[in-house]
Amino acid sequence: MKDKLIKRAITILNENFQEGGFTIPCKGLYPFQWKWDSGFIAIGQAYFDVDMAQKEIATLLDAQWDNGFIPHIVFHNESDTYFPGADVHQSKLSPLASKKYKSTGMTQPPVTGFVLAEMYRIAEDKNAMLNYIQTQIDKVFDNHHYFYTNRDVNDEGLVFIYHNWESGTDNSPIWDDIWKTMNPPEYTFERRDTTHVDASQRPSKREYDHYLYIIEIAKANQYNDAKIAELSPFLVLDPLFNAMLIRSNEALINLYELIGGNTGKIATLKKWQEKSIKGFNDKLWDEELGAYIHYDLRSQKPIRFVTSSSFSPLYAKIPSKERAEKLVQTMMDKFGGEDKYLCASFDPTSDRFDPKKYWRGPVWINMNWILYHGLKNYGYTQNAERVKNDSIELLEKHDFFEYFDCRKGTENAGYGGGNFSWSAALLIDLLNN
Ligand code: 2M8
Repeated sequence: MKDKLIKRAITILNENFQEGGFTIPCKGLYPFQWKWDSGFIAIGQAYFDVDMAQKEIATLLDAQWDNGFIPHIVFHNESDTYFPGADVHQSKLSPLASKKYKSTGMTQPPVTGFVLAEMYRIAEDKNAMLNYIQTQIDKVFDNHHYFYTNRDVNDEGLVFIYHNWESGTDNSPIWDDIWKTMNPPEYTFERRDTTHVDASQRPSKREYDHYLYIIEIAKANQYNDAKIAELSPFLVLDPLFNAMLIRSNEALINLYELIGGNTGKIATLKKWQEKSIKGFNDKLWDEELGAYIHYDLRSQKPIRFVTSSSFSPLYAKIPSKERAEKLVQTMMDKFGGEDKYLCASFDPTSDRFDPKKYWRGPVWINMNWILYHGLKNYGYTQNAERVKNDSIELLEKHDFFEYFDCRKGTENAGYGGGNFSWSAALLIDLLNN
């Protein structure tokens, strides 16, 4: 079984790899290079084609802007199967944008630091991998520097996102109350996602109006972060995004130590790390819910819902042992019923939960990978095994889909795009761990 699944995963990754040296998340639905997808994909590629994994990350980092920013989509090629494309985002409006590549002017969770560490862990030839890492690591450091200098508006070690697409958890019910504060125009455009995927599994047209409106504000201000912080109706501290940054800080510290001779950067990373972990625990923990939550910087209010992002701090070793215990309890109480696969992306006990729609309930393999390693960090081996086995069962039963129904016994429980790259890549890692 294991060999067959791995073989199939490798075929998917080979087929989704493009001539330009990057992998598309999924044919048709997502025809470009996405930032956090690329990171997860490179982890899987590192097992069977080191060169491919190294290209994946090098290509992404080649699209870095002058200020260290790394965009969420790099438009390497023309394609009319995706909306909104390069002509909508217009990265050239920013004087700092890459001159070589068209991209979006928003980013995604900063996974690249810990991805380099994973590639090092997986590599058989450690010296060769460390040599490669040496050619890339400063770009990732510069990216973290960008976040801490441009996106930590309260100087508390926590960086903001200004768009739901930056979170990666695109139409999570977390954002619903923010949409209520906005009244965007009814734009005219042609959606492409719903030509590939059943509309009941995707965001609504009205939700897309909100997504586009925030982009228009950012464009009108040349993607300037200070202006965005002042004007964007969406300004959020996201626990997943910040946990990924913190986990990547730690990875960069370890890698710089292995490389040697970068005491200045290591000291800076340690300073960021200490401040971020403290800020995270002070601001994003909700004692009553027993979970980490999002914080709306615009309304200055916590957003009090439990999502799979709430548990991601385990992966970055952010909670104390006591908090970790509470967090795992919350996960098992709300998400862990025997009738369910772990881990739904949104609280299944909430009336906002939707088992079929995109980030409003389904299980995602990349989140499960983060939770698997997070649970292991704190010694919750049984729970970790459950997350891993549930992921493998879903992929085996329903194939390599983008997301899955968490209700056991549901037929055709694979939703969104098929032959999905990060589902394939992370399965390879889960089966080897
Ligand atoms: C989804 O997001 C894109 C926009 O970035 C979309 O819906 O058009 C999300 O699941 C995101 O996390 C992911 O990186 C992207 C590509 O897989 O698809």
